[in-house]
Amino acid sequence: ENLRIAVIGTGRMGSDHIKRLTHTIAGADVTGVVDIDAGRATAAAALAGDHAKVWNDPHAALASGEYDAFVLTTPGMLHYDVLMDALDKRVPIFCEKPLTADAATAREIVDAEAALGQRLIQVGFMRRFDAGYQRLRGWFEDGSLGAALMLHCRHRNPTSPPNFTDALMIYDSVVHEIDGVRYFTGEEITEITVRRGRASRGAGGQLSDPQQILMRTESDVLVDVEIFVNAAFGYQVHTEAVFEQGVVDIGGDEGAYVRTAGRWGGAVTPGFEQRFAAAFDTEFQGWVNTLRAGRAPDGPSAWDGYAAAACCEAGVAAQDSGETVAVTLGDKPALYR
Ligand code: ISE
Repeated sequence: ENLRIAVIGTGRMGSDHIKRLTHTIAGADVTGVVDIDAGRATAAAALAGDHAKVWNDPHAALASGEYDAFVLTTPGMLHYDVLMDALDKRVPIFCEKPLTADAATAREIVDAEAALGQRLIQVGFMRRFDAGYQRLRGWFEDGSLGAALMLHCRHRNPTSPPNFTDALMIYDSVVHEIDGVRYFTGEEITEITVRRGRASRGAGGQLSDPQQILMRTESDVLVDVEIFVNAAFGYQVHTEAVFEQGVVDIGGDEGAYVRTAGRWGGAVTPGFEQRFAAAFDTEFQGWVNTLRAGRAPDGPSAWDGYAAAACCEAGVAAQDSGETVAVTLGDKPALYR
């Protein structure tokens, strides 16, 4: 039996995931779509081959009993109520990042799920499913290059969405490096500092872009992130890890190296959908397989979503104050250990 999935929120990510679940992922059907915008919902249902029932209220879809699992791709500030309802109904839900809008509500989600004693939420940190990310993690795990000392990360978007803010550069973009650091090192982040410098004129005057985000982990691994959301040339996520006995690099230029018309070069991915397409596919196929096998989701958890939210909050405080801000998480429930 294929998993019957309803996708809540049919914007950019929702539509991308509907297409993925419909055409690429085995064992799942999108049989429901939910959006407050009726036109968008109807268009999204067509992406699912018109097998999907259209809803405008996520809570009605959750209460219907017609779905085995949900995918939540509304803007982050709308996640909390839907997640709480899904926990209440004990249905598995894949939640695109961020888990919720802030650390306090994310902590409430963690505590509610922990109280059930059962994992139902998986958070969409897709980079953990990127082949390069997984390979780099291998060196952290096997210790063959000695201890990890530093991580240098670059995260470049061609342009930022309208109304993007300095805070969103952290909440929406650097959140991936925050999760990446936690994934690679298996440690929590303990402090964050933010440096602003000369702003690119391409950032339209409202953003201090690029910025440097400096972090430290529990074992004192130092991390620096260049976040540059109006880098113009294309999309790039590059990570270099420095170990005692070597340096490992992922996310460099990939694909065909072409010589033509007296020049050499290759193509840069235009956006994260292309750069992480394979990661998204792996992430969703794994999630579907796990649920179909009757197991609890084992990808990034509500705790990972909460820890990232706490780091983002510290990051924005660091941005505002210019000071180094400590991250405090509190107790980690046994469910996530
Ligand atoms: C976006 O929301 C993402 O999640 C992308 O992975 C990231 O590169 C981008 O900066 C964000 O705006």
